Amino acid sequence: MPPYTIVYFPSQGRCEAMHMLLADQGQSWKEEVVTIDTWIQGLLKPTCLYGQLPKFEDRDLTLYQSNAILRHLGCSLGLYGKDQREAAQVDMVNFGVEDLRCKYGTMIYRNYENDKDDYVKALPGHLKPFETPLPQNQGGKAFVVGDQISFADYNLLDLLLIHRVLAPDCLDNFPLLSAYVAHFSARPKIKAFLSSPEHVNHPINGNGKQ
Ligand code: GTB
Repeated sequence: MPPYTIVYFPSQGRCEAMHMLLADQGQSWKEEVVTIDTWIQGLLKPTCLYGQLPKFEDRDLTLYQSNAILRHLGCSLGLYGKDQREAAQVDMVNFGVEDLRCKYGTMIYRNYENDKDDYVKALPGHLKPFETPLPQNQGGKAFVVGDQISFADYNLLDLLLIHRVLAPDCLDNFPLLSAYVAHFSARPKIKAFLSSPEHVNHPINGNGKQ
């Protein structure tokens, strides 16, 4: 039995970064898919700490909140910087990813048709902070903090990949971020995951918008 169980809707959403992390780290996990029909029956929601998914189990530890799950995996699998200073920087990047993910989610789920164009216009300003640290880290050939991979890298990679689906040329003026995505996506286990049916056939968002 794999030690990890992920309970979530049939979309990539808030779980794709953890899927990439686990796949890249050679971990296995069990997936429990909750359909929208099951969710709206209402029995599961009150059992979830914040009334939402994902739910994550690591043996007898149950967690909610996707970023707590990523951080837990970061701590347990050695993906949280080499020291406390780097851990703080990993957190900083991860919170930055969360801020943009929330803006993206609002646009996708609230008013995609009206808001998409303005969102894409404002995107360069939101992507710039992720490019800024890369020159210190081998110009996109390494990781977002220091010289070792962290949970924030997987979250950032997922964020950049979903934005490239939304706006295919959004990274064109960010050479370091483009190199980062290319280099990261070429890691053998990430490459295999990104071309797997589990990823390819899984809609990015629950409402079909992307
Ligand atoms: N801060 C939390 C985290 O990071 O884990 C946010 C979790 C969250 O927003 N969960 C959403 C949820 O449980 C799913 S992600 N929504 C149900 C509810 O609140 O009752 C977004 C999402 C929405 C809808 C679908 N869908 O219809 O398939 C999939 C994903």
